[in-house]
Amino acid sequence: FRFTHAITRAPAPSIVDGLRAVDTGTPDLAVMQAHHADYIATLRETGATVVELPALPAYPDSVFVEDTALCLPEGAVVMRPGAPSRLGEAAEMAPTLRALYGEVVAIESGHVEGGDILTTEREILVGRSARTDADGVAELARLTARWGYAVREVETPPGVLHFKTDCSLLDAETILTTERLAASGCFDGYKVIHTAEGEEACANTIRFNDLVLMPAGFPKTAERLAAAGYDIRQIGNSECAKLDGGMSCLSLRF
Ligand code: CIR
Repeated sequence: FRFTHAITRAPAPSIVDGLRAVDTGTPDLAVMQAHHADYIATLRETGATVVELPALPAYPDSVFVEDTALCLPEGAVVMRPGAPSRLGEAAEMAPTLRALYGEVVAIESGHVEGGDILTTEREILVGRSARTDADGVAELARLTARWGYAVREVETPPGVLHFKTDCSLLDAETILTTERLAASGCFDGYKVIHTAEGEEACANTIRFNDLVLMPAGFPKTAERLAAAGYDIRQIGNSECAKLDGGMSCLSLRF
């Protein structure tokens, strides 16, 4: 599958107030902007069109656009984030989706954040988490059934923000995952590559066309991916990491 588009949003100065599970320091806006520019340039290098939306200072976490929607080839689903401070971000994304897609539907009951959804060629996996509940998953299943998708509910490990914090799709059959997530058996039937011990924080990686974008600073996992034949780009992620964000969170891709 080749992506033709990505949507991103510039980080706002309010990023210093972004949500985080553990406070490991205040993110530096200028450094985050430099990393974000590198991320966008790398997506563009693959030939895709990248839509860059302006910063939304009212929403400190709005740089993490992935949580606002699910973009499928057939249409888009606007999410309903479970974090109260992020709920309004979904409505901010809807007009951009309507301009790019023929069909846009929305979750209207329960909660789902895009970070909990992993779409493979055969199914949509959704992790229940502190942000994604049973009602939201049921609504997502109902909304995507019209396009022929099967939704499978799985569990995000306790203490992990999103399902995709711990995994990413590398190609049609291959998933990069932490051992703690794979241990649940949710990827049985797929080919699995584990993150190296102590490098769990790089599981949130993305395959975008011919490239794999991974956060910088995880040499053992980078070596595993290179050995498996992937063309890796390491992108600085120190500032987003302070807010539990990684490579997938920063874009919607379709
Ligand atoms: C949050 O807690 O919502 C943000 N600080 C991080 C969101 C990361 N998004 C993602 O993994 N898809």
